[in-house]
Amino acid sequence: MKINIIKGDITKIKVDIIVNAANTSLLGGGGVDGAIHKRGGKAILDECIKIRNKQGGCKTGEAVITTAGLLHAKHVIHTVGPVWNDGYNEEEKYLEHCYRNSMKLARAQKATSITFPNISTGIYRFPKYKAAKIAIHTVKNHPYVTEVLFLCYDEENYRIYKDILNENKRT
Ligand code: AR6
Repeated sequence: MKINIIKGDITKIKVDIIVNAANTSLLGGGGVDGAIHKRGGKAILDECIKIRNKQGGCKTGEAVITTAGLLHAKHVIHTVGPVWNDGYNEEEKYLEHCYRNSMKLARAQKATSITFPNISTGIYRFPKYKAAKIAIHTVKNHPYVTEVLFLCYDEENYRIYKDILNENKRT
């Protein structure tokens, strides 16, 4: 598997699957969620509303899939990261589920490339180093999806991912 890191804006990437850090309502919000809905257009929200009407939103750690609308991708996978409280509310387990369930959905689509934002590390305040460790560990060696791109928006996350991947290369 190829794991790459880029610093930039996830809405500008050309890839099979773009993952969104959504909330349980699936109705959009700020951060990367806001950017994806804004650039992807109304088709994404329309499908989110349909899913919401059918199953009542999306639980923390779970993931759903929609069209990518106007984005340069085949689909958007919306996953809901945990809000970080004190670390004693199974936040790490839920974050791992986000990455695992997104990879599962991507595999079901026979997608070969997927790009993740740094789920939960913005508005939801998950510690960045811990989150990056979980992200890399969970996606590694997943069958079928051969290319994973971690899209870091801020410099701190970018450096953390670079350090962890370099560390992994050495060991
Ligand atoms: N491209 C890539 N990454 C981005 C972009 C972008 N355009 N914009 C922000 N990020 P956040 P969360 C990074 O807050 O913590 C929303 O309101 C950002 O720097 O978007 O999971 C949802 O509706 C950070 O590293 O998501 C939820 O209510 C990462 O994306 C809530 O925020 C995640 O930050 C979810 O919070």
